[in-house]
Amino acid sequence: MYTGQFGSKHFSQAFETITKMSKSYDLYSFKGCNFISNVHNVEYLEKLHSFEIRDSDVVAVTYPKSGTVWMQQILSLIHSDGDPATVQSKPASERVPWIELPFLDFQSQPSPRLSVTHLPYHLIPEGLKKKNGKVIYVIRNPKDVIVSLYHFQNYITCLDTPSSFEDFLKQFLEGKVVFSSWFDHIQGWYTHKDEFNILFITYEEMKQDLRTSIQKICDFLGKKLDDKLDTVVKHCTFKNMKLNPMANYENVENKNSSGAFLRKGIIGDWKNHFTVAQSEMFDRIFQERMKDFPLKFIWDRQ
Ligand code: PPS
Repeated sequence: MYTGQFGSKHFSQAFETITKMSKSYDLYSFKGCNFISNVHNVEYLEKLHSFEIRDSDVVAVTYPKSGTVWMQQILSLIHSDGDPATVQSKPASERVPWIELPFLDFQSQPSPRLSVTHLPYHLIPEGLKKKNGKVIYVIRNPKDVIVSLYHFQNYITCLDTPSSFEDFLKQFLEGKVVFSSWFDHIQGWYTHKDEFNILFITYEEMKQDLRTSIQKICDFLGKKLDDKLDTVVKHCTFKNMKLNPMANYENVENKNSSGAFLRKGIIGDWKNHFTVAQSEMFDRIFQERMKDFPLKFIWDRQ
C-alpha cells in the first residue's frame, strides 16, 4: 500500500481503516497506470477526470520520490507569504493534498487550491488541459528515484519489501511499480506540455540553488515575496523540514524504524547503490528510451 500522505487524525483514521481492509499490497492497472488497491479507487479515478478546475488551482506533478513533499512545503509557504505558522500547524497532506486520494478531498479545499499528484498525463483532470490552473512538473534523476523508492518500500509497512536492489531495479525498469514507468510519465507530460500552463523544474536545481528555484516558481505563479523569500527558503531546507513534524511524515506507519520518509535528501545517492554493471545497463536503457527527448538534464548519470 502506498502511504505518502500521512498527517492528520482524520487521515490516520482513514489510513487505519485502509490498513485493516488491505493486509496485502496489490497493484492494479487502471487505464495503463498502476495504482494501489484500497488506497486509490477506480470510481474516484474515473470521476476526477472531470473535476472542475479553477484558474487559481496549482498542481505540482511528480513521479513518486521526485520531490512531492518538498513541493507541498514550498507551495504552502509561497502562498502564505512565508508565514511559518502555516507549515507548523497543519500536516502537509491537508495543506496540499494529493488529487488522486479520495480521503484528502482536494475538491473541497478553499481557493486557491494547492495540490500534488503522481497522475500520468492521460489521467489528469481535463480542465487542466484547457490551461485552467497552473502545473509545476518536478523531474528527478531516475537513478536517485529508484534508490529513494527502494528504501521507501523497505520502510513503509504496507508497501512490498523488495527482495533485493537488483530485483527492484528490474521491476522499476519494467514499470512494475506504483504509477508505472518513469519514462512514460515524463514523456507523457512533456510531449503534451503545450496543453498546459506548465513549468518544468528539477529536483537537482532545487537542491543546488533553492533560493533561485523558489524565485522561479514564484515568477511562474505571479507571486512576489520580496523580503519573505529568505524565510520561505529557510523552512524548505531538508534539515528544517526533517525537524518539522507537520512536514516530515514521521507518523507514517513503518516496518523499519531506522528508515525515514525524509531519508537523505541528496543528489547522487545512486552511486552508493548501483554496481557499475547496473549503472551501465540503466544508461543504455535510458539512452534508448529518451533518445528523442529534447530536454537536457543537469544531473550527472556517470
Ligand atoms: S512521495 O512518497 O512520492 O510523495 O515522495 P517524494 O516527496 O516525491 O520524494 C521523497 C524524496 O524527496 C526528498 N526530499 C527532499 N530532498 C531535499 N530537500 C528537501 N527539502 C526534501 N524534502 C523531501 C526525500 O528525502 C526523499 O528522497 P530520498 O533520496 O529518499 O532522501
